[in-house]
Amino acid sequence: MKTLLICGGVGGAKLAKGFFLKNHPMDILINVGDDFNHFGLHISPDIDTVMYTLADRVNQEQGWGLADESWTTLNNIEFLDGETWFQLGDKDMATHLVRTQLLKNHSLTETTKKISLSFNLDINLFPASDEPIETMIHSGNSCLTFQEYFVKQKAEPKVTSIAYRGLEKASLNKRIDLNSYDNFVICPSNPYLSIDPIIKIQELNKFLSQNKEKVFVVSPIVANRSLKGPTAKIMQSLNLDVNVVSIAKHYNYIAKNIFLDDLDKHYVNEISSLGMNAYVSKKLVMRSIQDKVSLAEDVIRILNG
Ligand code: FO1
Repeated sequence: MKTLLICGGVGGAKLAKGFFLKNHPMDILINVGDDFNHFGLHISPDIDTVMYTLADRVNQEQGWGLADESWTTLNNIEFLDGETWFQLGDKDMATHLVRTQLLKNHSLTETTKKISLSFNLDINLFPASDEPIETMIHSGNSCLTFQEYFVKQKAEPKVTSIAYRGLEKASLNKRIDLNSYDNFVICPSNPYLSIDPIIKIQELNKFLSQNKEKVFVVSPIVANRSLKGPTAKIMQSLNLDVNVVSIAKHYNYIAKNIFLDDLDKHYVNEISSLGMNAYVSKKLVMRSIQDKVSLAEDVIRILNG
């Protein structure tokens, strides 16, 4: 039994950690829509968030970046009146320096493999694509890159639409053989910002829509609120009802199964009427390691039939 986890940043990384601790056979396909160039460095926030989380090195409060970080370089950038809106810690910066250098002669997939082995991770962390896919946020007349919207402007602009620059030309990570997986789990990451730039890659989109019964969504919305980040706010901006039913409708064309929180069990009938199997889990909110493991156990139980 092998699973492909489809994963964004913080929320996805937490479920991936649960699967990892359960030793569930899997590869992880990670969003690259947040990637950007900063000070000439190639930053891959979601890849790093998953990698640091699995390696027990993540800053637990933030959910991104490294624990026990120091900020000497950032403080000196500030002294030089440089850009400090994107907080790069000294240790984290080493990851971006090495990645940027490796990328001169290697693909992002090869680069990620090499860096993750340094973190003692013998697991495939696959970038969704080796070609760029950039999540672009339209807010009225302005068009922002993901990090400009999310970090620089603190997710405050009203989102009017979202585009994925490069998506039509990008191919799915070449190392992925879709037929080799028994099932696909869509992690509780932001559907619009983090998951769509992966599942809308043509080859994957076609495969999932033809194999819906193998696809399991874990809802990023619990009790009409986001598990993390601006998912609920974006849903409001896009005039969607903020509840797990909207999440089910969003994924209905590619997924037959969805996990929802016990607090949302009153939505089961409405979701079933969409033709989806709704599985109720005790707790989708993952604060502790035990939360991550028990949600992974709930999902794995259903995957195993
Ligand atoms: N998120 C922030 O909200 N503020 C930051 O300054 C910030 C810096 C940062 C540095 C490296 C890295 O790998 C991630 C970082 N993130 C930061 C998270 C990043 O913006 C992610 O794209 C989001 O967490 C969404 O997944």
